[in-house]
Amino acid sequence: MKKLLLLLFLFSSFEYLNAENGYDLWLRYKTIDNKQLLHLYRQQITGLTIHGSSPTITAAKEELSLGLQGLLQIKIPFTSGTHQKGTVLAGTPSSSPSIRQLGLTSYLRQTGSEGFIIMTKKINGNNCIVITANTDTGILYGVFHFLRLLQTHQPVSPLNIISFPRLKLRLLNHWDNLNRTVERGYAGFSIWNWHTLPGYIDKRYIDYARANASVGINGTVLTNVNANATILTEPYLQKVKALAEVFRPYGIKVYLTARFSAPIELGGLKTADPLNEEVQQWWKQKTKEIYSLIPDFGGFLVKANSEGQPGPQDYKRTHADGANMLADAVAPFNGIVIWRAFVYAAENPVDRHKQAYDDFVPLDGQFRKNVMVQVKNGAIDFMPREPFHPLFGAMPKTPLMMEFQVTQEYLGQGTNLVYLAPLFKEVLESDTYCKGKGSTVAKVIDGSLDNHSLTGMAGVANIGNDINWCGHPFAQANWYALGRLSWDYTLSSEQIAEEWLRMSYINNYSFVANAKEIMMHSRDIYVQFTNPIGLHHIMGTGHHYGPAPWVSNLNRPEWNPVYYHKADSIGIGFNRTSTGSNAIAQYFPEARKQWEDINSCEEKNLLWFHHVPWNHKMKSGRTVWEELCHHYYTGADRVKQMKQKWVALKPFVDKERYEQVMQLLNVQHEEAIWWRNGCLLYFQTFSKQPIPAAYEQPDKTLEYYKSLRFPFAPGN
Ligand code: BDP
Repeated sequence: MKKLLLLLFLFSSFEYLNAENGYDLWLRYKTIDNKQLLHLYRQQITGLTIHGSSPTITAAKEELSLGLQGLLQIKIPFTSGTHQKGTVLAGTPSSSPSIRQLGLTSYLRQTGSEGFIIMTKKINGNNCIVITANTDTGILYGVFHFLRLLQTHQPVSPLNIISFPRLKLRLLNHWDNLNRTVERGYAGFSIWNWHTLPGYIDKRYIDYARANASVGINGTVLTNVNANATILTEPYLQKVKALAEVFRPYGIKVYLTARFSAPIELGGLKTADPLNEEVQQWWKQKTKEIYSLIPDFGGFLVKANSEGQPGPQDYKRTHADGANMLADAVAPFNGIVIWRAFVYAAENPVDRHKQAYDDFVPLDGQFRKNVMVQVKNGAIDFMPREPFHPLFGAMPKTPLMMEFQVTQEYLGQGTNLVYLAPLFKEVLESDTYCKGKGSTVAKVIDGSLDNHSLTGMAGVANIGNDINWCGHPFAQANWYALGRLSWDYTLSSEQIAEEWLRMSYINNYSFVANAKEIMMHSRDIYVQFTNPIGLHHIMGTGHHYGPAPWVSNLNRPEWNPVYYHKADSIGIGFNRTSTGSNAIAQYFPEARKQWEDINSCEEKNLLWFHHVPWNHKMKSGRTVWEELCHHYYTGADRVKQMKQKWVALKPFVDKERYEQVMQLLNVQHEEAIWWRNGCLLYFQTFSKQPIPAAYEQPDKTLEYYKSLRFPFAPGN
């Protein structure tokens, strides 16, 4: 007996210590650890009735049983027809007679084709939980929402939830290459194993689809924007078809990137000129072939005439000519073309900031109805902090799609804990003033300002074949946040962080509050020790890892960090006002007011818009030089505080993830010091002022920092 008890004890403590590898993401479905609540839920959820017979309904059923069995640790029977107290009844009015009788039509009019309703309703005198929608996909979303309520310990009675997406297309953009490397990927290789497709369906593909559906993501672009035409060949299209079939039940469509020169590379044509008839025919044929294999294919994403990619300008045609040609090819099949606005021309520009706007604004009104222009959140690139892109609000006749970067290319890559929802929200809530006060970026992209029905948001994925999908355990939160915000951008960063923490870790109040605090400050901290007060694009060459503000020898001026910070003996920063590049004129007058005047400019963007003398006084009373020192030092110190906060959370976190995060925070701290010292020692060569003596002085030289090389840094 004693032996048995000992074994039991060992087993249970092993269970406790048995670390989590992160594979389950936020869909862990661990038993509700609050006994009272568990008891209550078990009373409130007693049976399941799901109507309908599609693969989507099967997926919903499987998720419900998996989720409830995990969370409640009892098998809840599927019943048909009998609605005892506590039945979860799911179905559409057409699949379920019981739901039809409930008279929810007026609510369902609001939910569209993807939204859902979860309501407590009396059926035969018994309180039941009704999950309904106009489509089976809506039911699936409703099921995930219902499970989330339990996962986050919310009441499930009475319920009165109506939820529908604010944006139509909610996409991940994978920058995955066919050889499985991932451009700007920090979580291993691509999850698409092209070689073993279509015959072998990795379980990961299904779990990927579940995770996306759970946050409302309804489309995935499988391939890199720096496209390879091979994906459009028949054998590869068979592989794409296999993935599309896995994703379809989960409401996810596949999209591909189209290499503009494919008619030459694959079709043997002499040109890819979009006005050439043979070229148009080639794309029409190709598109037909794709739709014959994948009837619900979403469409093409195109990067053209940017960073060496081919495009219509190679033939003296416009972006609209290029986009429209493809749009005509996909139109008969209800496909769309997503044309990227991330362009900068090969000739040396005055200011890279101005190029997308200059190229695209004149084309407003010239695109076909099934074209969206996908705009990065800011005009330069996915910088840690960037004013919103001036294209938002400037193309009223064209539906603009938001492009965020979920993978942390410029935000600490694989080693830094940076929660991105505050960055996403900052952009979405920025006021463009395009139609007067309150014309936020969010309202531009949700179509409400200009009556567009084609709307969307995309995130460059941070997913790879690492066991935990995203590399850094906290990077999962950024995938989660992208999905949640694309469904409902009014959710707060805090709410999203809290949901994610409760589902991915535990519901303990103290843990959630403290971990959330770490997350909520993390992006600000990152900005502070890398790119304070409006600095940008001062990272290492090629791999973009670490600081390299000194780089000045790259072929094109706008590839060099010195182009962006413009430090000299007088001061630092890029003058984008009317006395400089005048990029600021691309913003509406009310919007640019906050930045125009060097003395009243929002300080977080000061060096973005102004070249500021070293002794310019900041609001703090410090000079710009002292302010830079203050931010770099404070930022690095705050990483130390993050570490301390994480240590205090040790009792709440499983061993494996605790250790992973701890080690990574140590790396992050070293990197913060590297950024701080490297940048300050370099800028000091211009300011000619000391780092205030109160700060611990750098223990290495500028030459040392300049000499660092990272030949095999990932993602490059
Ligand atoms: C840049 C990335 C590069 C991408 C490019 C893009 O460094 O790898 O190809 O964006 O968005 O930020 O096309």
